[in-house]
Amino acid sequence: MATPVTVEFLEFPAFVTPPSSTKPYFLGGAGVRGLNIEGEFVKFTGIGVYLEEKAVAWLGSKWKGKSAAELVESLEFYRDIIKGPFEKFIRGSKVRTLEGPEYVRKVSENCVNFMKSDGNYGEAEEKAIEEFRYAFKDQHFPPGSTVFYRQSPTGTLGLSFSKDETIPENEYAVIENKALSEAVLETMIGEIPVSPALKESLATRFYEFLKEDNSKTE
Ligand code: HCC
Repeated sequence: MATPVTVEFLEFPAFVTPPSSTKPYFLGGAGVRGLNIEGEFVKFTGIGVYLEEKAVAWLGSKWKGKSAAELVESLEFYRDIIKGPFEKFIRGSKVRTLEGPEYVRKVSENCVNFMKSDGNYGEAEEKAIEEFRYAFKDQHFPPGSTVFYRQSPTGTLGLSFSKDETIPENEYAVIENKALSEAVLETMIGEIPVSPALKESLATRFYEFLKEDNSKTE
């Protein structure tokens, strides 16, 4: 059973129901995203990844029985979370004040670098990145405010903004681009992760979820 996680002053509940769904999604894991500035680790955001319930059985068929240490070492485990056929709902809440353009510059740089390295950056992706950047241009993020990313398995990236942790009823923007929708989560928990703490949280929690899950017998 999923439990809540606290990152600094941010509370990530065990379950949330995004407007795209009638059923609650569970908290896969949550962790801080910081940057080393002049030798000091400065915490900027807290990121939580919520998943559709069916992710547990799907991931279990491959990863059940692996230790948390094995999971944390397996890029393939994280790639299965990123690319698996279930919806992910990602909450990125600010610990410190950030302006929209500053925040999106960092996120989009990472996404572009990843898509290029993956051989997946063409005209469609360039256009999707433009739409992505545009959505943030007038945003201001005080502490506690949030960006929600909805990543659907069909390749839709839904964006919404909130002054706190409440999920808006309607999305602010919807971008149809599979490579970008996956790059957002990839840059958080993939090969070059902005939040190793989130990867660790996902591994330790999924170890427990898969151990408890009896929907697939081996
Ligand atoms: C990602 C997803 C999220 C972040 C990222 C890359 C993020 C950004 C924080 O960087 C941040 C910190 C300091 C800044 C600007 C942004 O949470 O100056 O793929």
